[in-house]
Amino acid sequence: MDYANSDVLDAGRRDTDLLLPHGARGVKVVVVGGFGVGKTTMVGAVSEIPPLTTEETMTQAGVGIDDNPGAKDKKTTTVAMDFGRISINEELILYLFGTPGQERFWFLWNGIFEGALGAVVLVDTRRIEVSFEVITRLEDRRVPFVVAVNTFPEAPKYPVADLRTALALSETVPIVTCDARDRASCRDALLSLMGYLCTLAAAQETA
Ligand SMILES: Nc1nc2c(ncn2[C@@H]2O[C@H](COP(=O)(O)OP(=O)(O)OP(=O)(O)O)[C@@H](O)[C@H]2O)c(=O)[nH]1
Ligand SMILES: [Mg+2]
Repeated sequence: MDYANSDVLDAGRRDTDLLLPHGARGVKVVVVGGFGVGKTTMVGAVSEIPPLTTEETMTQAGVGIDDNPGAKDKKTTTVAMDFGRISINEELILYLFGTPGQERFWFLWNGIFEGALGAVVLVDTRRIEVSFEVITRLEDRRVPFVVAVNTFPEAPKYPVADLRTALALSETVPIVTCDARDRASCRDALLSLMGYLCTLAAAQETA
């Protein structure tokens, strides 16, 4: 990694970006997934503030370790987390935390998941296997999640039922498709998570 190119704090982000408008509720949501599935892209696409990123350049030292068959042109990787914000309406603001995808940084997940209401698991259908461990960790921590299939152009398309079986997901976990580069598409994925969280809360109330 080339620390000289560190981009830890983007210029243009203001401290007031973190403040909640009067009467609004802030909710922490995590965007998680394997290496290079598009987590940083999603947080950046959907955030209404300049996102905080912790990207570092991948160097020759990572060849054979950091190879990402999903995106050949990928030059950087997240070494700590991404942060962004999106207002769903005047009362609900989501604080988005993107996790690092490389396994050697997964120890940071404990802190990132602290206090999270839910998660979006990004999946690349060319590398479904990298999602297993991610989903297991969310289940262990009892963090509710939706699965969002990031539709890379060359990625195979599977019926939702097949994906559900492949990922060993219960019938209730929503599976949506998205384009991590597209704001509206990412917003829809987040809205499906919000809808799912409401359903879970309602089911708990009647139980
Ligand atoms: N075609 C296409 N490319 C995408 C899409 N989402 C992300 N990319 C590209 O895929 C690469 C990986 O994106 P990142 O957002 O860095 O992935 P990440 O999951 O944050 O990666 P790590 O933090 O290293 O785990 C980048 O080069 C993006 O431009 C997508 O929906 N379609
Ligand atoms: Mg990233």
